[in-house]
Amino acid sequence: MKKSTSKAKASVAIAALPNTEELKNSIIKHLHGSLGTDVNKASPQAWWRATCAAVNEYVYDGLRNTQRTHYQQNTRAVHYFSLEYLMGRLFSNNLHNLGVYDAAKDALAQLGLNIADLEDQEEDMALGNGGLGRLAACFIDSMATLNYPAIGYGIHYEHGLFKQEFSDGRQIERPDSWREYGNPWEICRPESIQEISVYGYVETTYDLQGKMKKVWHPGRIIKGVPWDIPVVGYQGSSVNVLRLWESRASDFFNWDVFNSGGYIDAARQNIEAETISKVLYPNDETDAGKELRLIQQYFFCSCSLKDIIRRYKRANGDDWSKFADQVAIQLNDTHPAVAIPELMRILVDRAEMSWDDAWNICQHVFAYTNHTLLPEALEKWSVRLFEKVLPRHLEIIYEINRRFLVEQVDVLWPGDNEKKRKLSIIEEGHEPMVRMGHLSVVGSFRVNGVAEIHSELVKSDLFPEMVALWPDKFTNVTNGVTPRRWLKACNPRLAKLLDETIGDEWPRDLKQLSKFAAFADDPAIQDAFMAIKQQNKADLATVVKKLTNISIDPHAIFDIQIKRLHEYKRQHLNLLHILALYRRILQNPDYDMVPRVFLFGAKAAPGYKLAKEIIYAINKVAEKINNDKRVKNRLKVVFMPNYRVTLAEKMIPAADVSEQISTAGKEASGTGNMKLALNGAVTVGTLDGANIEIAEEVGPDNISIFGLTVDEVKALQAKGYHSWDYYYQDAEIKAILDWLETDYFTPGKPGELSAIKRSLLEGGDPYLVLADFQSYVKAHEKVDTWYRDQAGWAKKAILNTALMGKFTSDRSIEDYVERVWKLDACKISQQ
Ligand code: H2P
Repeated sequence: MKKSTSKAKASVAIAALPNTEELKNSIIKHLHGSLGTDVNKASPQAWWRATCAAVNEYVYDGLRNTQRTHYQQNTRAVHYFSLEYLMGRLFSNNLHNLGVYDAAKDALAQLGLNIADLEDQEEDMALGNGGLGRLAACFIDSMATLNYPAIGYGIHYEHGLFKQEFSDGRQIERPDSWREYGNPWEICRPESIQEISVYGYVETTYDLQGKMKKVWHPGRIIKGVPWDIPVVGYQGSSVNVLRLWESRASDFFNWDVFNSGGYIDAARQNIEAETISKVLYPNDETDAGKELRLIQQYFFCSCSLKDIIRRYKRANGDDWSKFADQVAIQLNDTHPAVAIPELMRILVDRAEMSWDDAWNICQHVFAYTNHTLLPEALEKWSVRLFEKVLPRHLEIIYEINRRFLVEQVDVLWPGDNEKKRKLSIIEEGHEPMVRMGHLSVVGSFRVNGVAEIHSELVKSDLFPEMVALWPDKFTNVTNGVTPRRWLKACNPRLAKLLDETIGDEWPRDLKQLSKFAAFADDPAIQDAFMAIKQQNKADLATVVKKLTNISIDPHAIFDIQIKRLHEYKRQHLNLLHILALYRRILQNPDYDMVPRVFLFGAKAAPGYKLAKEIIYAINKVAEKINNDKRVKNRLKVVFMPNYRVTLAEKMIPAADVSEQISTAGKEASGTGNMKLALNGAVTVGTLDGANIEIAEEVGPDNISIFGLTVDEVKALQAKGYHSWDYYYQDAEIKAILDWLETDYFTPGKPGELSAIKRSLLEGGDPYLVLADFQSYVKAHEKVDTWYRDQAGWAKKAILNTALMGKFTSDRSIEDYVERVWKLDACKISQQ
């Protein structure tokens, strides 16, 4: 378990990369040989697939070299357990990371094809909800780039996050079938199938020596089929794997039923088994399919642990003593926490290890990342459900808890039952619950939050007693984003300008961007930077027109809020500000403001009513404003349908203003805030999550901060917050909220938009929208003033890009390596 002190050096896993001619030949070869079609009749889909196949020749070469090197060197590896991976498209990402994007572009051009048209053939791989899943995708990119032996584990959902459409402004969910006709980037590995068990009962038996043994007789066996997606590091450094499990009925089980004449039963069980990997659960769908969700979690954790153990045993035989030296497992939120009792079960019941030895291994293997303080997101499963689905695991959790309470809690706080109640992994009450957050902390050797302030709040507000028990367990790793996808690939114009001014090492060493700061006052660079922004905005305007039929002026300020729809993220605060501007314009036809286009992108969890009402309200207000001649184009509002990674890649390079307006203390970190600033947007933000660190990096002149701080929020809530006061005392707030209740935006249907007002007044405004409103309006007035000075704005935008070096996910991964995983980078050798 050594830790390398030097930065991971670039190495190239792939022996030889193709030139244009070779790629062209390979594409044609695959068009004929893999797709069975011909140049004269091939569809764009076939061309895309043939190009993927050509690229895969090199990807697979890197994959073989990486896996062989890791095996030969018997490296310690990290295993990232995540229920979500929001990968987006892989085509241009893989081409860029291999360093053959231009060659492919030229090869395709010679074949009469436009690379952008081919890129559009790919469905997004949307196996995630938002930031948490996208973070996992950035992390596996960085781990491969930095040559860390790493495997991502997750679920091969048949349907990713739903596709969003609008019908009369309301969100409609449609199924996402991202791999209906297969996906060229994944490889099925039937040779590594795992079988897992659920349901059934536990029998207590005794051997001849009278030693007790627990035997779990499962009620159902399910097969996990692994699909591997190669993860290409930048410049082909390492090619790691993302291994996603698909559930199927176990052959053994089905044949049994089938042979006894139960064809229908067999078919039904097939369907039930396959349901496990059918759909990704949208966030906040808390009541939907609890049992299925727990089974999903267990299914992928158990398959992955068995896979890790198989690999470990191949190298080390039955000697478990090096397991914790070789294996680190990062739990991405509490979703995979059931891996802790599962590893205990394998070690104690199957490997017949003593409890203490087994627990010692567990406590050196698992680390847990907390991504939110919101109570509804801290998972709890009813004891009843656990007992039904995983009876043996429940017993193990009870024993973990018993020892924890006796050996830790009672030692520090003797006889303090209140402490025990608070810290117990089992929450008492009418319906006893298993607290997965507690289990994660108790079972892990490290716990981290995802931004400085969030990690502090994890310690002070969420787990203060756990900190008293284990002060060294808690740490911070501020999130980051991969600059390969989020600048180089999505903003090629800016990437080129950077290459020309500061050299081309920044995608691998983002701190290099700080050299760009020296050009912030240079008129030529300012012009070039602003011209690029203008072109990106014109491109986005074309996309907007195509998707929504709304025309927007690329000379207006593009003000963008893109993220999951949630009350704490406060898209409705943005809406209230838009309404305030609209009202000011109507009251004063000469109201002087720089024209602004407000763009939104967000999906609402299907069961989250208010979130859906907010979408509806934004769409209705947009309709009115966009068609009101009196506005004279000073305002436009666009809600982009079906927000996803691919759309983010088009919106982010075109943003002038980045909306990061969560209630202080609620947004753990944010990563969209990093992507937007990296692409030269000025943030309007609260002192929340990583906004605080962004403000530290870019300085107060280059960010517009507003609103209550975390401490002020706490103080206000302690004193008693009364949103009605703001309503009665602020004429503008009152007018806007009342306006929403009329039929002004929904002719003939008054009250259709009143849900927002209700939640802000009768509902008590839990996220302090009204308290922050005026301060938010002022933050925007500042932006308006700043933008009028174009050179001044260019300077701010340039400095935002230049000073974002800290927020590369490469830095996050180096922090994990140093503070948590203690891994060595491994240079890949070619055969
Ligand atoms: C969450 C947090 C974000 C954080 C992200 C990654 C759960 O993402 O809320 O603040 O940046 O994890 O750590 P999101 O809300 O985007 O789904």
